Amino acid sequence: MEQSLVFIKPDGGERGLIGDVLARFEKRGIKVKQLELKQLTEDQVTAHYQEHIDKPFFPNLKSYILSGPICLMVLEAPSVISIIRKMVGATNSAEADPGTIRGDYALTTQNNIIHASDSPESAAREISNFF
Ligand code: 3AN
Repeated sequence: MEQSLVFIKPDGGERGLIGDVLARFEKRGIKVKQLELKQLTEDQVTAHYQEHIDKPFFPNLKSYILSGPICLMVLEAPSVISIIRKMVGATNSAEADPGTIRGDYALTTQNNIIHASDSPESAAREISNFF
């Protein structure tokens, strides 16, 4: 069994997309182990995006993630990390395939609606950062 840390970014909640996104995971057969709507602190955002701190887009990314509550979830299934990354689609939503979450609900790289862990090591670090 494997776990992934997923969150729906603030604009997803504002647009009323939490139910649609969660339903995709549940219909696929993925188990919801933890679920919480939460306003992050600056420290949590910085810890989560530590590999991006020196990138030029980091200040905008931080204010985007802090702009409202996010819907955090821990999801579980065999090989769940790669399955969810396929369901989420490319980082640049403009290049995400139709049928993926970003391909259906987002247009840009920054405001790409959802985060999902990219490896078991990231998932463990991200889950302990938030739960
Ligand atoms: P992913 O979320 O697909 O794993 P990462 O880890 O490369 O992508 O990026 C984390 C987040 O940083 C993205 N979800 C996006 O919000 C933002 N981001 C990444 N690259 C850019 C960029 N070139 N310009 C603006 N924002 C970016």
